Amino acid sequence: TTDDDTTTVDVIVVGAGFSGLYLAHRLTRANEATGDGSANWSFAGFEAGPSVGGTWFWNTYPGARCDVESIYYSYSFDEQLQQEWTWSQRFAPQAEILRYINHVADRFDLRRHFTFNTRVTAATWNADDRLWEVSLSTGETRRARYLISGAGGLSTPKDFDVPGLTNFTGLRVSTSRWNIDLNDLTGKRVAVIGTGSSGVQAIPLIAEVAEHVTVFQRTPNYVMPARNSALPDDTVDAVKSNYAAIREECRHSLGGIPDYVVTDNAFDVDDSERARRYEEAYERSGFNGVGGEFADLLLDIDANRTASEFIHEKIRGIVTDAATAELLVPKYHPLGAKRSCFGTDYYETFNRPNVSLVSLRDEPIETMTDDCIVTSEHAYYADAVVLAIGFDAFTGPLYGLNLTGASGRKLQDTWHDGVHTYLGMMTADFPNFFMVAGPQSPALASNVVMSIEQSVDWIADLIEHARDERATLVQATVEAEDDWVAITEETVAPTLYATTDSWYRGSNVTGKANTFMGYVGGVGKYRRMCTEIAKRGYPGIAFDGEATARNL
Ligand code: NA7
Repeated sequence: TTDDDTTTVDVIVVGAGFSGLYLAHRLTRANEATGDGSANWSFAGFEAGPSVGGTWFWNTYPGARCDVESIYYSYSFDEQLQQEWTWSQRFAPQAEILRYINHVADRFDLRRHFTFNTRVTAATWNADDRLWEVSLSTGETRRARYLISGAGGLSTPKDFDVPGLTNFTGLRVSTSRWNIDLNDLTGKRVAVIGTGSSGVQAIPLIAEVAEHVTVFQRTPNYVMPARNSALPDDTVDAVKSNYAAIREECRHSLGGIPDYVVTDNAFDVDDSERARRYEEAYERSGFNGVGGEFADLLLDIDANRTASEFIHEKIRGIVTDAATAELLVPKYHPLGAKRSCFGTDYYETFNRPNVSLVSLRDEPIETMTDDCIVTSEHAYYADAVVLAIGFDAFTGPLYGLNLTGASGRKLQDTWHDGVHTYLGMMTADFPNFFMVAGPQSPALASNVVMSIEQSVDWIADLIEHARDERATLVQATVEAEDDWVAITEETVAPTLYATTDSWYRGSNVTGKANTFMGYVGGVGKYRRMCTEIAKRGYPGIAFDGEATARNL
């Protein structure tokens, strides 16, 4: 690029969430920190929202918090940052996570790299100039050698596919674009549709202010107690005095949090020992709770049943109305094979006199009127409808970029029959395009901030390598991509994820191809593979347009 060309930059990044902010830092800091210019990229970020935060900017619904512990769900790249920032709770609420992201943006002076309120609406590969031509919602265009998506995995809300929704004239709000105050629901009859993580977090708080809450549940989920609490000073001190080592442990773990190592299987112990272990795990909670108590719980349906039934009994023990309890018992999928939920007083909420439950499997919604949800059995009057129906995960945000690749095809057409990527970060036919922690990376089964850091570092190293080699084109080969898809499929095949419908495999969106959108072999193993590939000079990636992988 030339100095007087302000519309062309080395790197354009989409999104100013955890991914885009760290990318901005990683690709610009060495210039200032070392003065050697080794990472001196010209860089432009575009963010659709008015400020930083991404998913944590938009999801402001009551009760929103991360269910990965904050001491892990935070950046590890800067020792001083992690020493100086103190989390107030085990699971920080959304507002605190957003404060943290703002703190990081200010601390490292990252906002200046981004243009806000500006969406990337399309991007087309220009093979002659080896640049991405990027269209913006402002009507302007920009050009970049590299285009990197930090658009996230759970950022595009699923279409509001509820029959008759547009007939409803009362208050309508979705958890993922929450734009009201909880008090706006005070004294109202509220219908909540959806009982995934978002609904599970929001419902107990809505029930505290609403006159009545009717929960419309399609698939009951396993909700374990979050056991959130204030973080005591001595815990914070212990973590901080050992933070570097804890982070290193997370980097080499299965899920980006310290491993809870279990080697025995559910039937290796007798019934009473198993029950004791599950009780202990239930107290511990989190992703290393009941679902992680035995090594074969995600591999063997009979083993899993012992854990699933343990939770069923907990639900029956909490919910006093037997019929309601039975509707809440998750019987359509094994524990952990869909994303587990962690709640605070979730099942207890159904004991309130102002909360009732409707099972959409027994009485589907047929339509809505101006003030009523009409199922096959009843009409439920409501002043407000809260949609907590989830996201068009991973591919939604990527397809929203309207990418046109080297062959002139759109990404959504290239992936029509299934997602295919190399390492979840690149895809053949889309040269010089990268996805931070994209589909088929470990992102969905991990502490995603840790996955994002690994992905950003690997992509940055790769384009630095390309620059060192004077290459202007970086492209995954079809062979490398096929191999990676096969690896992700072989890894997931023996698990219960493979046989369970979930957003993990696109089943929540009508017409979406069925691909498992993660690599479940573990964060540590994936990191080692990626590092090894870099060390070997990037086999599977063609530089400067070489047609096949370099066999180094
Ligand atoms: P989820 O987990 O996808 O949950 C969405 C919920 O909404 C789930 O209970 C769905 O039932 C239900 N749903 C979806 N569409 C409809 C329609 N059309 N009618 C009725 N019910 C519907 O999204 P969340 O936002 O809660 O959580 C997403 C992730 O964020 C979560 O996994 C964490 O990683 C953080 P279904 O199960 O499809 O029958």
